[in-house]
Amino acid sequence: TWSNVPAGPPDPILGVTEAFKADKDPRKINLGVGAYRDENGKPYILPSVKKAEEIVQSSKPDKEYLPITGLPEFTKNSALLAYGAESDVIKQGTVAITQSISGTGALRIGGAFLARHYPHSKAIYLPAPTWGNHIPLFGDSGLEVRKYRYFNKETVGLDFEGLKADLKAAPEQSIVLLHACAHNPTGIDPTPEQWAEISDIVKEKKLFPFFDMAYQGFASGSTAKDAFAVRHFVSQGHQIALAQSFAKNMGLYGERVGAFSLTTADPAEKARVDSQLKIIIRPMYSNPPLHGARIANAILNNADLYTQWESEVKGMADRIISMREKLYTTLQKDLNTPGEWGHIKSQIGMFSFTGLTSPQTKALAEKAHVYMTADGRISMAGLNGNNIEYFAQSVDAAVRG
Ligand code: PLP
Ligand code: TYF
Repeated sequence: TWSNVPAGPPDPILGVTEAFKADKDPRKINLGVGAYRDENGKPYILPSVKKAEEIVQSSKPDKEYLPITGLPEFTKNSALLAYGAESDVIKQGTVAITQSISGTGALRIGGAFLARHYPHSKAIYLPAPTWGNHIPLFGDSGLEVRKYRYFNKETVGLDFEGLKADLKAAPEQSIVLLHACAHNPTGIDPTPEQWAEISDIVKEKKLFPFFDMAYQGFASGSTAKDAFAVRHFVSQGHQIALAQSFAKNMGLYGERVGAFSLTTADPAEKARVDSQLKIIIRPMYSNPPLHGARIANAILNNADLYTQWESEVKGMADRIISMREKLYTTLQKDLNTPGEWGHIKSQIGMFSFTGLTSPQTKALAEKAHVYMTADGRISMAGLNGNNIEYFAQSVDAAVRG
């Protein structure tokens, strides 16, 4: 029956983990997948999450199905976290929102909703480069994937002129995907002034902005600061789509906690949109899982735990920043590694786009047991005081060839 099914390639990101697991060398380092690790290289369960879990368990919750759009308290608090309590869309109750299977599921519901109901275009513009999964995800949702320039290889920075030119050249009312903060894979975000300019172009061209916010809190250490772009667009009168993930900022990766929302014109429109979100979700997976949403809600709903959580997010962000400093200093100053490494310090969020070439990443895996994606992206959280020297020396050797 399946003799015509061809073998597919491994996932470019998750395939790295498989190669890492198969390597038996004790010095091996996995900088592939973007998952936070503590200073001992171990997965990190946030203390606030542990407390939240105790609160959930002590209430002896049942295992009934959630509504199609998830735990209502959780989605309400998730919207507050993203849009802010001061936002008009929150005050006026015009945010249509559903719980989702983490950020990926939120993007997929959004893709399906736009493919079915956005009347103006099927084209979605993604930054080049972008998170690899965006491309098949939106294609499989029934949208037509296109690109806008984002990364400038020469400056190892934002190609702001290219970005503006490409958005201006896009057909009116196209959909544009924007990484809300901590762009994956480049670690390069627009400045607030640049965001304001992007917002103006989006308005002028009547583009539809779809924000992917997978790292709220991870870029700056502050969830409010990291929501700047989303809140600015909303304050400028844009209607937006938003995918939220709690995988990284609460460390709830495998619990699959997220939300998808659309801002709407008025409460009646919101109610119609809500009804269509349910119609999309019901035949996909019926209703979302319980446990993670309860944990996230227990944090978002409790002032003390919320404060504790924010400081733990900042702790993760700060540890990554200290690894950036250390890696930069070791490569640039101590080892004098050929090239300019300042971008490692200036990039933000989970990743650094090192500029290492595909052959260099291959050599690093084969000779040094150091694993990263072929585009030279490293997950900064995989570095720690025990392995960073070895990593820097391995990079130095790979660059010198
Ligand atoms: N969007 C971006 C840009 C990401 O980097 C990720 C995860 O790495 C996601 C979305 C979704 O992740 P998850 O489905 O685990 O929330
Ligand atoms: O490292 C990255 O960019 C992501 C991480 O279900 C990831 O691809 C891994 C598994 C998953 C979603 C995201």
